Amino acid sequence: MAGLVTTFGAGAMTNSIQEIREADFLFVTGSNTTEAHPIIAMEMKRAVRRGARLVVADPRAIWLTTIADRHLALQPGTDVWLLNAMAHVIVTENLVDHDFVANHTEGFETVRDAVQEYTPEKAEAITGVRAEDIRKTAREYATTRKAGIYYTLGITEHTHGTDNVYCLANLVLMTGHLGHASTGMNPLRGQNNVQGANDAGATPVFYPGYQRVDDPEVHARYEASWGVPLDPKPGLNLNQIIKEVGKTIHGLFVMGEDIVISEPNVSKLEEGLNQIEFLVIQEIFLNETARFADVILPGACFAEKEGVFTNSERRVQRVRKAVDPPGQARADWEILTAIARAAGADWKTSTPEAIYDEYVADAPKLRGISHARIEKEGGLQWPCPDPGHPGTVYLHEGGILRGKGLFTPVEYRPSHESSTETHPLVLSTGRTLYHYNAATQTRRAPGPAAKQPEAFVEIHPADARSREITDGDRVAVTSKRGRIECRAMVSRQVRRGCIWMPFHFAEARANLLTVDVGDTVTGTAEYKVCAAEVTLVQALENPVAFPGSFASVQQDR
Ligand SMILES: Nc1nc2c(c(=O)[nH]1)N[C@H]1C(S)=C(S)[C@@H](COP(=O)(O)OP(=O)(O)OC[C@H]3O[C@@H](n4cnc5c(=O)[nH]c(N)nc54)[C@H](O)[C@@H]3O)O[C@H]1N2
Ligand SMILES: Nc1nc2c(c(=O)[nH]1)N[C@H]1C(S)=C(S)[C@@H](COP(=O)(O)OP(=O)(O)OC[C@H]3O[C@@H](n4cnc5c(=O)[nH]c(N)nc54)[C@H](O)[C@@H]3O)O[C@H]1N2
Ligand SMILES: [Mo]
Repeated sequence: MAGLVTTFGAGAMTNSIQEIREADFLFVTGSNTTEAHPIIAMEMKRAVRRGARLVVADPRAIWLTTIADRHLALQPGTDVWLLNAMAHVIVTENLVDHDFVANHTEGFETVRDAVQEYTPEKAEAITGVRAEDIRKTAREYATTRKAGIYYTLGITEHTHGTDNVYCLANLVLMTGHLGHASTGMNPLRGQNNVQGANDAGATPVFYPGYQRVDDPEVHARYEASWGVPLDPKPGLNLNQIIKEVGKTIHGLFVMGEDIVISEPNVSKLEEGLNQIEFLVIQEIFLNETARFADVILPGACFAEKEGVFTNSERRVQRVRKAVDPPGQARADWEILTAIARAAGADWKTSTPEAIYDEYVADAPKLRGISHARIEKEGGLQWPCPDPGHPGTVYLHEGGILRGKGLFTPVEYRPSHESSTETHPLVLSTGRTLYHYNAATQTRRAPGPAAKQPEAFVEIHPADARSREITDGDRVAVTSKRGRIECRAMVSRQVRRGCIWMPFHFAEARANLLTVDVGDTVTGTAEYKVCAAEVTLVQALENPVAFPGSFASVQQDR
């Protein structure tokens, strides 16, 4: 979902995980790294222990803010203001890397002019971050050679997510923080192997290895190589598909997504699913979406099959089968191959290795990697154009991969929804350490389920008090689209006027509340901002017994 195409090409970390420990300045924004990427967070902690400066830009106080030099607690959805103001400081104080800009980029003037208006003082009024803190952060970032940017969904899950990413890219380009170790532009990828899925072309715009489907040369090459006519236009993105369910889309094949938990404004989707003629799900569990399915195809899980996974740093690694799949479950590729054959396509019996070879054959960035090489040499990082190539630790060494890095001027656009009289609070959603996305897996495991047994909403003490809510009370959270009930977690982690809840819980689905408006380029939904209200349903009878309290969760990280 966070599969954004940045100015530099593919949506992937430009640099590698191990380099983080050597960084001297870390700008972490919209990433709750200790909970969502604990291994990467360990590298960040290591860097900080070594003396690196850490600045966290996030509306919430997350664990990383406890070790940060500075926490920029911005109003949700105002990142363009914050980042443009940082660019403004870098330009006006002449901290630009002019050599890098001249030799490796295009369009600097457009951004230089666009950020003129974005003074730190004006930014303070909109973001809530002190002008002086914006100045200091901009100076430190620009003047530290090993300075890296790390970001995730707090940046991308907005109607202006692509704008946010462009603003980050502009900062990287104007400071020349690219093409050497411990720097760069690093989106920490989400689901296991989401990087691999994107690399393989599981997106409407790319063939394998980020080759655009609407590039005539690429299109001709793939038609010849696959021997079938191919559509020369990009297909629908996820957001567009989901909105057409029950309208122009009458059949749906869902493989490994629990859409009624994870898609936004989900009651609208459920109406569509009730209209639809045929729904197949290919799953390792009877998830919530299974209630709507006509056919359920049992898949094997990661430990029950062979193959490769690609991690955030573009490293392709082997996964080996440890146990047999239960019952009739089969590897996803076996199921797909069987369906293709039943439908009359002449797909040969294959192996994960043969499928991998076929997929990388026409993809220049990937074709030097094979199962056999990984077996011998260990995981390899793309770009890796031929079998003799050692792989790539960080991108753009000695220049930008595809010609010149393009500056993109961005003007601020507010989030789709702003607070109203009936829904005065800003709701943001995300994940916690103990559960994984739709929680089909983690709620079946006794450990995580015990650690975090139930849904909650974080609310600032002042907002709780004015609503006569105390910690642990049962509350209703409402938006224009729906209503759910869960526990109140009264906490200074959130800003006043903001509330936050995880989307893991089927009995209190955050996505009954969220807006389904997507980013103008990628379609990624605005999960991070909608207007909401919280009301008391029932006061907690025995406050001591409330197990979900933030204090206990906090200690574990
Ligand atoms: N334990 C665990 N780990 C996971 C997952 C899981 O479910 N559980 N899911 C995986 C997946 S699929 C993904 S994509 C990643 C996601 O990893 P993250 O993106 O780190 O996870 P989120 O909880 O969505 O939160 C992002 C952060 O963005 C902040 N934020 C919200 N709004 C804004 C804003 O307007 N601006 C800025 N700058 N920040 C904002 C939030 O306060 C939060 O700290 O995690 C992966 N790892
Ligand atoms: N409100 C809100 N909603 C969000 C987000 C948010 O921050 N806020 N984040 C969004 C993001 S970034 C993401 S990635 C999505 C995640 O949302 P989902 O993709 O719906 O969540 P997952 O739990 O990752 O589940 C995937 C499904 O795959 C199944 N599965 C696991 N392994 C296999 C396998 O090997 N084969 C098959 N066939 N199935 C398998 C699991 O049982 C599960 O049902 O949620 C999105 N929704
Ligand atoms: Mo994700």
